[in-house]
Amino acid sequence: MGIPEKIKEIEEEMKKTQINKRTEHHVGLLKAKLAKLRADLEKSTSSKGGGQAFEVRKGGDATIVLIGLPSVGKSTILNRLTNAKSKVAAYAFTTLTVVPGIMRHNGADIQILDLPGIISGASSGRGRGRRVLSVARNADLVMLVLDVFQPGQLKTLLHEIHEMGIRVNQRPPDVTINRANKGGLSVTTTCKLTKLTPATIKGIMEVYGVSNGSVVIRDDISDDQLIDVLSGSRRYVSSVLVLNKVDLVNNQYLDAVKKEIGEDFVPIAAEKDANLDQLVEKIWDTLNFIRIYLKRPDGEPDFEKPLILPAGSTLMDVCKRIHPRFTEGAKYAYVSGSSVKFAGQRVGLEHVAADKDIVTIMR
Ligand SMILES: Nc1nc2c(ncn2[C@@H]2O[C@H](COP(=O)(O)OP(=O)(O)OP(=O)(O)O)[C@@H](O)[C@H]2O)c(=O)[nH]1
Ligand SMILES: [Mg+2]
Repeated sequence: MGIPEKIKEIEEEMKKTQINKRTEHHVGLLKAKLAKLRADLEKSTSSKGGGQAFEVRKGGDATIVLIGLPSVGKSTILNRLTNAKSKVAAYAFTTLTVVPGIMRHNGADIQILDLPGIISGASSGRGRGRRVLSVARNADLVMLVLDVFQPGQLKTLLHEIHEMGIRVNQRPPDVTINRANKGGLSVTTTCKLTKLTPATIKGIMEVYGVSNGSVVIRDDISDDQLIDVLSGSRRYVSSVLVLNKVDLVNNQYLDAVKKEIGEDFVPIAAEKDANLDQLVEKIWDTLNFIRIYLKRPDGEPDFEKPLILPAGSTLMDVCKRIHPRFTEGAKYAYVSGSSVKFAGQRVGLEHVAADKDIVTIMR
């Protein structure tokens, strides 16, 4: 039996199986087998078809991709937020390739990539969908764009990006796996697991060829999350949901859409420039950056060009960003801002910086 037939067989069996406490173990193993077979199939076919990957050079402090069905207004959004001029038209598949633009905000250069629209089945190759979605795999943030008249498209978008191995707004599960050649598999957990039993963990790991070694689990993970870890190819990115063309509806309609979507979104009318400030703020909050103003010992802080770093960065990270070699002579720092008790406080390089700190590195 070939891989596609095996996949079909397991899919059939999953359809027939009711999911409950009694079948959990069985279903977990089926899911693992299916995920493994799909990955194997992809490996054997990825050389064929699908066409060449889009050429994208990442640039700036972060990369955002616009994902949505055709004609929802992705290119209009790009043109409004950046200096780019992507073609806008009332017919589907206006955009045929990647169009980059740069948005300057709070001293950061944020790259935004406009992409062709995707359709249902994109992750299995429809409409060159895999090429589009593989760009999203390398993004820091995915902007999911919906048309105000088609909020139900959210399900399609989430399904397609999930199928491409992209996990939105999730942390990578805290699981460490060490493989060995003999001695069986030891399972250690540092918290109570409510969704997995040791037997299911072992079974799923065996599907991925891990029968010996150890696994340490520090999160209350599900079977899907364990499979994600074992597959080793998942991408964890944040996302922002946008509802475009709200100029075409009234408040009553919008309230109904809110109920239908059931999660947080930013309502905009890109073409009318409506509510784009709120969208930019949402993007900024989601990227979770801090700005560091550098100050030389004898100079003024540089408020024009802050260093942009992920929240939680230390002063050592600041040094590395200035220059990889800069860490060598760096000894301590003076900091003013919300991460310290008083202005000009002397701290070690392990100090965690905060947004808008003014930092002087001493060597
Ligand atoms: N009323 C209204 N129309 C909009 C808005 N934004 C975009 N449009 C219109 O929607 C149509 C599609 O816009 P595009 O920006 O080309 O959409 P797209 O998502 O890039 O489409 P593809 O490249 O084909 O995937 C155009 O006719 C736009 O003028 C909006 O906020 N309000
Ligand atoms: Mg377009």
